[in-house]
Amino acid sequence: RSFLKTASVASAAAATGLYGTSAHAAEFTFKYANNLPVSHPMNTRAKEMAAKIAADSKGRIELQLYPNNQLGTDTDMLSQVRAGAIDFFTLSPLILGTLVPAAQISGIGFAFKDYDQVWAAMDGELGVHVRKQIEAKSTLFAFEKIWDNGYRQITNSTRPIKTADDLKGMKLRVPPSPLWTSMFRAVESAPTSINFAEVYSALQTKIVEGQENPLAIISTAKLYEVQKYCSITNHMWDGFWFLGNKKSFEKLPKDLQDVMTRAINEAGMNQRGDVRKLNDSLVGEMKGKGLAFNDIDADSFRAKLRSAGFYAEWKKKFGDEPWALLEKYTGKLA
Ligand code: X2X
Repeated sequence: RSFLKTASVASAAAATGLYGTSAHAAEFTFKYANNLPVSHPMNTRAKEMAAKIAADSKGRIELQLYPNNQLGTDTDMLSQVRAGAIDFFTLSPLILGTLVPAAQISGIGFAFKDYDQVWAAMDGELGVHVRKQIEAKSTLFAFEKIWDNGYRQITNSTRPIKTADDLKGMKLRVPPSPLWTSMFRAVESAPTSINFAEVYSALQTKIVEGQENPLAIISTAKLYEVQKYCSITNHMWDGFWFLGNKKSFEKLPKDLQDVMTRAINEAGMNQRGDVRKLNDSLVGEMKGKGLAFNDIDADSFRAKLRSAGFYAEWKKKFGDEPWALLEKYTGKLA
């Protein structure tokens, strides 16, 4: 490829402000896919990020966005990014657990007491441990700054959940992940693995009674339209690793890898702020839409998980050292 040609294409694009459109052919075109609605901060920040990547690479990189399960369910997209048909993908550490079991450790129930603990762990040694496992055990790698999903809350169409016993026998959708199924079995509900792409219709047709997700998702995916109760359980924090296919990323020269790394991590930090603000403001808004909110007795949930052997089982699965890393940030769990 001729340097001159690249330079002239880039400057023409700069002059006309066409970065991020397909009006000219970029030298590197990548696909980034995710499972969330376009109005969720993940996608508003991704859009801004793609524009920054185009500008900072002088038009050499085009990042194409495929939000809202356009390319399939999380399970489909995970296969595609492993194979390189998608280049970048954001995925919950717990769903990634179907491929890299060690990644699920951040999803242990009632582990992180607040966001300070979350970011200290995920930007610190626990995150380093997980990212190493992802790189060692797959064709993927994760960028340093995990994006936020939030603390998860339980919604359903049947009854308010106030104590762990209220979950007995309740048919709940959980995302596809061994840890999720294990946790909701431990509290004696009846969990079914369903990809997010099918959650709204599963609730609408009453295949399941309820589901659990952070408020930003309950709101942007309009799950309040098909649910009556929302119990503020904060039963687990969840995030999204920003994953890349190693071979795709290695096509870039080092300077352009740095452009992408900077833009992705920066967008992730901004997205964290957006999600937190949203999750703090949405109770009032969704009350207005008819969703009934209640608080819970968190101790009854922790006690039930403990007596069901949930913490002991997963400590054994993850191993003593990773568990000690988790507890370094959360305090003693099991
Ligand atoms: O599938 C879900 O519930 C979601 C959107 O929260 C995740 O990506 C884990």
